[in-house]
Amino acid sequence: MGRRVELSAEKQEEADKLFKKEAFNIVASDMIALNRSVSDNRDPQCSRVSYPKVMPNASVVIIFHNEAWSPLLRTVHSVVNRSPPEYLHEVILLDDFSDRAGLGEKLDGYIKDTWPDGIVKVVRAPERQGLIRARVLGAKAATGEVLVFLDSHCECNVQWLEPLVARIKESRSALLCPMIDVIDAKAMSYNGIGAGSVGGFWWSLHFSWRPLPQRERKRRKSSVETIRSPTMAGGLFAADRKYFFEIGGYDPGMDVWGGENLEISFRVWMCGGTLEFVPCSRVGHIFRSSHPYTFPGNKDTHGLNSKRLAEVWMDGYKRLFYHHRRDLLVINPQFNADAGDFSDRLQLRRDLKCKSFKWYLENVYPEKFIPDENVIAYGMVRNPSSNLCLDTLSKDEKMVFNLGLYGCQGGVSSNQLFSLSQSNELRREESCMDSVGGEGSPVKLMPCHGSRGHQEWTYNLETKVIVHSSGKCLDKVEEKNGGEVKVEKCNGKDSQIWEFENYIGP
Ligand code: UD2
Ligand code: MN
Repeated sequence: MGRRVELSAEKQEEADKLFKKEAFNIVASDMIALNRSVSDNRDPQCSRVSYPKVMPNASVVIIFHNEAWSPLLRTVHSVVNRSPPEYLHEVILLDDFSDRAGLGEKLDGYIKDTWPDGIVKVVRAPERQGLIRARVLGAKAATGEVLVFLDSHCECNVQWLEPLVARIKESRSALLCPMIDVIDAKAMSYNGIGAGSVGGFWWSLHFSWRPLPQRERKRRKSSVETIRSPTMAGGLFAADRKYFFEIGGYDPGMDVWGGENLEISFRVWMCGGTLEFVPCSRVGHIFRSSHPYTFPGNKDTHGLNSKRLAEVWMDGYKRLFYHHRRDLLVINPQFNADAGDFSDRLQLRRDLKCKSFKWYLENVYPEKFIPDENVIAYGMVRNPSSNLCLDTLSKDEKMVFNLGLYGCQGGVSSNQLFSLSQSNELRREESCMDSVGGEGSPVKLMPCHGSRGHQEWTYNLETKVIVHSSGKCLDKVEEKNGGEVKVEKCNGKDSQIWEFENYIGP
């Protein structure tokens, strides 16, 4: 039933050793039945939904490169066992040029013995494609009305397919994501997550999960209704097969891993479709902390793929990506920043008459903070007497930490990019400068709460002081790289003087 696996000390040792290679607990996975059941963790309303008799059928495309045996086969069993045969047209295993033992003849034999009706097919890429082109190859081989893509380490939950094909029947231009439950990489337990998140992104073009926005809570009439999401995580989604190709499939210039998820998300919204999460469709996925496969040529494929997407889809807003990736701005053979030719994708955008990225931000993702638009000031925040600037010191901004100081980098470090927002927050993309306000208390960066209080700061352009809601002034603690900042009684001294790189005004 998806419960955790307990290992003996001896097995645990073996598991730890293999964890480094596989990035998940293969020993535990090998001990679990390939067709294990998982607990039905859907909202109770879901089992009361009735679906139409006639619905489109689906080709489930599972791409893999050197996936371990047990998670791969468990994925296939869960698809076949928990999909009604009338809606499951075929399962396509797209082997992206694996060279791992067991994935050749052994796999073919297992499939022939287990599913003699031919419902499961293997298609082999003639050379390594990377996951993006691999998905396209799989999609081209498919003949069902709907495509469903899965990673090769998933487990589909009860009635996962019906709500996907039902919604595509209603709306052929919807890309649909199941809710992604978490299969713990260590214990292999299947853990349901809530239905309270949608997809977002960082300006560095990494994917993020975000709380369900208020407007979406209001729009939906019931908990089984689909949730509109600005972006998707990437691996697990369904689309009308013809529609998937009509809106341009994937960018074939993208290599190995990364970026294609935001690219297809921006594209579908900007070109007239929708992206929706389907609360009654749940699929578990093993989240691995590293990639158990090679990146040919050691390329930064996430960076280069993201550059393509920024250039094609983000209009002027690509500047915010390049704030994080100056190294990709100029084509410098030393840094391998050549993302190739993307004129075909620009042509696609024109052919489909897609809307602007500004339209996307305003209409699909209005919560997204734009660091240099509608703000009072932005850029470096500099203490002139020391030439130190506020700096995140590269700490993980999903965490709470004390804000630091570092020698001003003249705008080349995204760590020094701060904004003074219209609601008087001194902030980054998601986190705000926060102080409890006591004399000498440190200033932290923590998630913005949007209700002023400890996160309210006002800038006085004449005196150049930054005043906290407590009435105290932002002060630097120590004059050194890595030093901290605090709030102190305002005293007009040099340590309380700050200048913004760009001051626009309220
Ligand atoms: C997430 C997505 C993944 C993909 C990626 C961004 C989920 C749950 N997963 O990363 O699908 O969108 O973000 O690019 O949303 N693979 C190949 N050939 C390769 C490399 C990988 O076929 O050269 C396969 C791999 O075996 C797996 C799938 O592609 O089935 C995704 O790779 P991953 O599981 O390493 O990606 P993940 O989940 O970290
Ligand atoms: Mn994956």
